[in-house]
Amino acid sequence: MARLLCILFVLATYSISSSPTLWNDKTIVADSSRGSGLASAAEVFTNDFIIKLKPDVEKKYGDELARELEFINHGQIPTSDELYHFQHNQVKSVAPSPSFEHLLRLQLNPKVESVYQVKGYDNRLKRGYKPKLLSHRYKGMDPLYPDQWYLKNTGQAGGIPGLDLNIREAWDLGYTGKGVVVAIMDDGIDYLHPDLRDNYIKEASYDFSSNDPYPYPRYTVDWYNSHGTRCAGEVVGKADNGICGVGVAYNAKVAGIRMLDQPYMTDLVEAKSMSHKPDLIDIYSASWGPTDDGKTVDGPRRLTLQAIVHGVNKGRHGLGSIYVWASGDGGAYDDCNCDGYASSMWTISINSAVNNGETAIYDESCSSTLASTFSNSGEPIPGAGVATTDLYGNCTLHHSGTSAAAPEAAGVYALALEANPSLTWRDVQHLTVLTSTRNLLTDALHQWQTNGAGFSFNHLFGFGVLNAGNMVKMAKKWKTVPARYRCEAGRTTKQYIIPTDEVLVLEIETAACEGGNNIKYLEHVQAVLTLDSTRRGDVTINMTSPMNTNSILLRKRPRDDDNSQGFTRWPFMTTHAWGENPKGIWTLRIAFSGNMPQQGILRECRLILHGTQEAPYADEIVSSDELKLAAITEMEKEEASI
Ligand SMILES: *[C@@H]1O[C@H](CO)[C@@H](O)[C@H](O)[C@H]1NC(C)=O
Ligand SMILES: *[C@@H]1O[C@H](CO)[C@@H](O)[C@H](O)[C@H]1NC(C)=O
Ligand SMILES: [Ca+2]
Ligand SMILES: [Ca+2]
Repeated sequence: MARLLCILFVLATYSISSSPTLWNDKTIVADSSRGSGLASAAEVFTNDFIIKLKPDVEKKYGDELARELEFINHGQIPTSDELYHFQHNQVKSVAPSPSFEHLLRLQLNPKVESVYQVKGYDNRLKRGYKPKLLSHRYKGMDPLYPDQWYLKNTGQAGGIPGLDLNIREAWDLGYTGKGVVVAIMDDGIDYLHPDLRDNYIKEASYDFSSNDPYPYPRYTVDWYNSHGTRCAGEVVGKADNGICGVGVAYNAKVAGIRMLDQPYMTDLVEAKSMSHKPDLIDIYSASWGPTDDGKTVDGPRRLTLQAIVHGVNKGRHGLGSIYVWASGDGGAYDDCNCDGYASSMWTISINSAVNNGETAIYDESCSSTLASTFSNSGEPIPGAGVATTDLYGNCTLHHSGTSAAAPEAAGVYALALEANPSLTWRDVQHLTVLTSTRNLLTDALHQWQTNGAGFSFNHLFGFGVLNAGNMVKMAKKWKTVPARYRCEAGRTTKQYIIPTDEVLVLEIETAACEGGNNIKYLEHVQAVLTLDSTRRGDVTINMTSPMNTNSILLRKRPRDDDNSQGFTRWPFMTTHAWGENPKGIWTLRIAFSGNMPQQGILRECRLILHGTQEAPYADEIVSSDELKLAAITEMEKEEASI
């Protein structure tokens, strides 16, 4: 079909050069519609070539020539006895640029007079037939769409153009979240809202706050319970209906899981929420966590941990539930590694950047954050908040915090899962590391660094801001990563004094379980520590990998004056050594950072590595750009061999 169209196109606009066989733009051009008056959108080149043989060359030479140069000869073009249609299987059937290698191979043959590579175009549609993939192209008919700068940043509200999630590219490729279910675990959803009701899936919804199937938000005068409704609109707000804005994955389904609105949180409510309908729900989005007061150290309890582990192992029919977590709003006073939900390996913790690429006032930093999306700055800048749905059919321009960042990520992952429904929970994390970009994100305190595998990371933003276009393209061709192993690389229960004025340095040399659960390519690394101190908030902990990547496991928390609880087998997690080879010496540095002299004891330390034995993308990991390239090339190779 495609080929036929191309030939017709060639015939319609054909004008072959009669100039001699030279390597110049007259002979080696992909067929051009110059002067033909045809509108040409983005250029697309096919794997079809039109060959004109020299006048004195015998007709039967076409086959011989094709064999010699490894093309397929589809024979003469009906209306001409000197033009041949050649095809090459190693040339992509759709490519943005011509294949000069193949053009040259043909052109250099002495019997060939000239060569054209056939262009494709898409302005021929079956009448009355709508292509499935592009059944709807977003038209921008939602009144708040112009305010949704995080979808497409053109400089609204003083932002920097281009600082966005590159959503339009994913939509234009046809991905809008179809077939994917995202659950909002929150204070309920206004599922009667005209911008949400069509995408609401009641079969996957539940109210665990009051144990009934109707997770409708409880009314309060101040609309306190608007949080879940706002998050839902960011993911699935309906497109082009003239109401509010549009969701990142506007054709996905949203489930309401009401679980934040009862007098006390319980392990049971959390566990039931996070394991609700795990074969129906693909992505669970959570914009909550332990109190962000800068002095809490808390995380999932027993049943909830079991629920999460069950989710990643058994959810989505074994591919693994995707848990997306807001990294927290505790600002510079807090550290999200003290939040056991955000810092879990099984959740994807998402921070936020402002529309000019800077850190928001409320952003917490920690080494477990995987990536970022966008939200408000924390200052009252009109238009710089997140536009979405609000209670009782209303809309708002003021959704905020990392609460607004996590649902954007859930939406992007819904697009990725539509592009490739067989992605596992780990594939989604790998894709995040590979396709997030630094863009123009800057944090005043923490510089961007490059790890030993070549990935750029930042202590506050993780591996950068999500890029939906890049992610769906890579997801489409993704091959599931190799098996994951767990290796306890070192353990000590010896007691070490944390000195008042010096740094406790602990070196752990590891062969990374060579001969057993050997890990050569890291994913998550955990330092599980038990320590006591006279002031927990003054304890700071760093860990350096054998490839010399420094992760800050714990920063100073000036408000945390605990002197009794300390940390008990607390898993400090870092994503910063992703892709590195863990064999060698790991260095743990623990010190006090306050103004008053303090004392402490490290009682137990375990270093746990998680990752693969086989290379997840390519054999050689060199630099991040090369790595990203290697991943793409590997996939292209595969595509070529199909
Ligand atoms: C919300 O919507 C209701 C119904 O349309 C309307 O009466 C009310 O004024 C709106 N409230 C706000 C705060 O926009
Ligand atoms: C941890 O690393 C940070 C950033 O490099 C540095 O400022 C700090 O002094 C380090 N702390 C320790 C205890 O090594
Ligand atoms: Ca809408
Ligand atoms: Ca926090």
